[in-house]
Amino acid sequence: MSFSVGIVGLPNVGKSTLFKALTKKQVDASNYPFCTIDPNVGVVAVPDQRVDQLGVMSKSEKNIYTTVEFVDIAGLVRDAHKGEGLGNQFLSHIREVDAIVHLMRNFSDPDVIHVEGKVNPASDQETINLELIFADLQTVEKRISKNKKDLHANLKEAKALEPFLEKLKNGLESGQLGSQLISSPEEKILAKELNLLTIKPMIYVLNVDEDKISDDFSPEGYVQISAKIESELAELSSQEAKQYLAELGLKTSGLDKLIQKAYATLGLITFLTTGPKESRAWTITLGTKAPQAAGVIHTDFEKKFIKAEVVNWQDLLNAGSEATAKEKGLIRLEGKDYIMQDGDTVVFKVGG
Ligand SMILES: Nc1nc2c(ncn2[C@@H]2O[C@H](COP(=O)(O)OP(=O)(O)OP(=O)(O)O)[C@@H](O)[C@H]2O)c(=O)[nH]1
Ligand SMILES: [Mg+2]
Repeated sequence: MSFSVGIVGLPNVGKSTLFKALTKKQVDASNYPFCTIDPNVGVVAVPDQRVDQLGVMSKSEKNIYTTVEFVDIAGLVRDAHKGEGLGNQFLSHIREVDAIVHLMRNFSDPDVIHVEGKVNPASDQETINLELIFADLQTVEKRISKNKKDLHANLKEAKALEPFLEKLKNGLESGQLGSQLISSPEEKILAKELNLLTIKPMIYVLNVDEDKISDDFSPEGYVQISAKIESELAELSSQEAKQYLAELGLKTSGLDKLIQKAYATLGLITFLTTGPKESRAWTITLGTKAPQAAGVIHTDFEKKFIKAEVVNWQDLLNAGSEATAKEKGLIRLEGKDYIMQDGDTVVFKVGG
């Protein structure tokens, strides 16, 4: 399971700079056929030192990471929904993404024009959110007129949908995000079917000056990155990148911070498999049970699931090998009701 993220923001806030930096070291195209379909879509391997370390322990032929797909679209300006700037048709490219990264400019460079005249992340945030709301309003209004026809045809579903569409329309018109208007799991499913943008988890990111960057979140709780530093990091080997980060007084790269935030926002965790052939990370949602996790590796495995041998990756690494971990009694046998934990290293036992 890979997840996808669309980057939105005003023009010139650094979206493409960040996108290019993040996707520079694109993962092997043979593993991920959707890798280079579109220059604005890039697949990025999720850095995971657990995979690296398990790979060394198991002398794996290769390490395979989970991936995130980033989609870069043109900047939105105030009144994009009325056709200002490049309009808002590019938003259709991110209708299917799992989360939205909302990039705001907080770097001062006077050589880079700010479309609204001055650096003001709070105002930019409002402008962009309004444009996303207007785009959703267009979607909802279209659906309402289609629904009117269905009502005439006496379709049962149309009747059920009507009050929800009206609620969405009114809420969006008053400036609320779709995510604020959903009050039941059923409504969530309906809203998802509409592919609304403002129901998606939104990750706010500040593009800050290189000399103001820090590992911490901003006072508002936003991720802070420097697109400029990310593009410099992209040119370096991983060893050099580590060194450069240390010189800047940083522990993590912007990519790492973004991915951590995205995992937390989307409720995702990672489990691992390791052996001489490969060490590999797999992404699942929080609360996934062992058979469904097995199904992520191979669809058949879910049905044929018998049990799982589970050990925390660090415990396995400390033991030095699967055999030693077994001797020490560190490997647990778990059944079909086991809820997977982040960092579990697993061997699934499946029937024929
Ligand atoms: N000083 C500085 N300049 C940056 C930074 N990020 C981007 N820029 C510059 O800002 C300009 C616009 O950057 P882009 O990445 O193209 O911006 P964008 O958000 O993709 O813009 P649109 O595609 O027009 O929406 C370029 O000249 C970049 O070099 C940064 O972190 N610091
Ligand atoms: Mg761009």
